[in-house]
Amino acid sequence: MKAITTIKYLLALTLISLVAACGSSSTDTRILDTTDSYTVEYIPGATDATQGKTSFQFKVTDKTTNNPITGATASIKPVMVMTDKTHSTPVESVTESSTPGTYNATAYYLMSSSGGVWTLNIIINDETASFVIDVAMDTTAVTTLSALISGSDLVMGSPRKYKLFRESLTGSAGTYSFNFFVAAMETMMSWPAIDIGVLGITSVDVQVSLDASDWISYPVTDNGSGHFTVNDLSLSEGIQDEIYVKLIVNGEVKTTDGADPDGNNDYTTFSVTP
Ligand SMILES: [Cu+2]
Repeated sequence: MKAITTIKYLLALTLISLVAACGSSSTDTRILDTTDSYTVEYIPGATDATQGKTSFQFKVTDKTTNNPITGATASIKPVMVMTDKTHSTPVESVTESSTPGTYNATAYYLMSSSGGVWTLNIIINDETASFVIDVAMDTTAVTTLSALISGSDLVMGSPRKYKLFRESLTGSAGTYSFNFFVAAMETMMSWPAIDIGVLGITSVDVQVSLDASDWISYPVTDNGSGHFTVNDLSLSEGIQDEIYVKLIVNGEVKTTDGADPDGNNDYTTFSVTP
């Protein structure tokens, strides 16, 4: 028995060092909050919470027994309080991971914490745990977030905002794939992914170009729920380049300034370095 215990102990140590070795480079720390029934732990992802797409996990355990809570109905609602307004941000539906009680979540942060305070609400079976999250500014040359607006489609008197988020750029020379996510403002507190049937949307046409002139050579795949992919981009490894994205919703070209499209304002730009 003693030998087995020792082996288990050594195994545990090995696992811990393995996790430490290939674990995240994030400097964000795990934090805890409790609800009436649960203890909820925020587990940072591989990168710190940053303006743009931020994936992380959270762990839910029974407050009394410490048993993991599986099969929960879970969602997230980040809220930013600023001096002049309070708003939320686009999110993905929460999914359960293969680790009991641990759930996967993604927020697409519209802003860093420089202009206010972000509180991440995690709702589990109608109980809410809250975490103050420090969302870092994006200081890289890589565009994580860009925007287009609609001059004719107004929300509370202002042009509806469409936010485009970089998800990933993968592949190798000549055949890079760019993945991005598009959400739109419904209200300050609701930012659904653009999709047919959402916000009165009946058609979505997303186009990509590498020269802001040829919009047909790189067809875009609509993966649903606001996710888009464009393949076989002829980019060069280590060389900064621009991917231009045009967004046409219900037949209307969205523009950078809300004015009618004039050939310069009718697309947004993602700077990338493969
Ligand atoms: Cu804000």
